[in-house]
Amino acid sequence: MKELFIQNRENFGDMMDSGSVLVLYNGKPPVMRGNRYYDFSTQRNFYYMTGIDVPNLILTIKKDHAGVVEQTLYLERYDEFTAKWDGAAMTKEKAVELSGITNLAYIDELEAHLQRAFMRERISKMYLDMEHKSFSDANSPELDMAVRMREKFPPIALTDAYPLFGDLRVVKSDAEVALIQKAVDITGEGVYAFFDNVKPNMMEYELEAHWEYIVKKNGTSKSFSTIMAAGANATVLHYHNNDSRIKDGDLVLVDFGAQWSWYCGDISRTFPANGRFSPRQRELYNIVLEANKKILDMIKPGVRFGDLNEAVIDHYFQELGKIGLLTSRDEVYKYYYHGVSHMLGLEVHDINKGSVLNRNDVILEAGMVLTVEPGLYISDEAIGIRIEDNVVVTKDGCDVLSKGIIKEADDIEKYMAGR
Ligand SMILES: [Mn+2]
Repeated sequence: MKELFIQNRENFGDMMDSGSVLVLYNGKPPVMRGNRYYDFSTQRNFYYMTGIDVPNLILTIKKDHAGVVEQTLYLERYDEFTAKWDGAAMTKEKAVELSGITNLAYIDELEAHLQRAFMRERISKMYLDMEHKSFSDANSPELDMAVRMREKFPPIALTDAYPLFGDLRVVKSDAEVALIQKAVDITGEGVYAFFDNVKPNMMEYELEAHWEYIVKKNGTSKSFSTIMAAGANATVLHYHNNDSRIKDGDLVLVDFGAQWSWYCGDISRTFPANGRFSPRQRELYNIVLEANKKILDMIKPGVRFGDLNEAVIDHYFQELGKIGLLTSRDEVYKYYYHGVSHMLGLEVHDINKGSVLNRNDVILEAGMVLTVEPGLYISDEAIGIRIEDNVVVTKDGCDVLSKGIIKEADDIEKYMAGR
């Protein structure tokens, strides 16, 4: 798998200016309180470049004025006390095996190395990943480095690496698509577990528990908090209390995903708690399903991202008009109030192209992985429906990574009848 990360570093090096250096941190978990920390969530750009997800490492990529690129991975030194309490620091052998980086150093050597690069090699620009920084954010190693640079080396230009990572990460390699496929496949196991186990009068969290088991059994973790929403709860987009009773006659909306090597799946399905859609539920369900299929048919290179959602709104204007729910296109927003798609990858709402300011203007390219998730939310009727697939754009269309997860109303009823 390290070939993926070797390639990613090479691609990033190609984008760098001559006479520059990237300093990329993996960060540390935030303190919860006392001597307890939150679980560490790897900095995704660091993982993308190294394949390593343990905290407190640093990667530098230096491109000299002759265009020669040098990569260095900085590790923590072995410390007996830490080893006894928390496990040993990453060894050099393990770091080489995971990342393919052969030039290793210790973190306390970084400043001397940078200083030499500025003075002897006339390195004049530093890339720092300033993802999501704001005036009110807590300090980060990137910000600390930026402040030190301003103080000690003011002539060195500082620039944000984040948009470059966007341009790189938005198009996935085959190896990345395979990892997302694995995440989607595990998520699919969850969908069938819900079909198998749902029954009226159980609690939402009881049904959700089947998914927790599957996640653990696969030795992985969730890509986000599961939305398990019955009846009217399904009209609240990010409902995740999951503590209501599932009633006979409810539709159950589940939106959830596994991750695999940090690559995310993100699937939604909606199904009847008692195994049978009511005629009204089926009518609305099929309107959403048609939207889902229309967008899948539309996706191919050259299509503007924002046009996907416009097509969903057109579809709803037409179909919801036919059943008397609305009379103008503006009213669609009463029943559908999110976008139909987002990028999917190392983050569940993955980084988008950095060189395009408005994501609606992004033009689809082969290798992009995105969600297709039209929804319909009618709170008066306690009905919320979302049908979400994950796709990779191919050279003339798209591959549906979640095609193994049934979504036709008839198929769902048949499956549930056969439990
Ligand atoms: Mn999604």
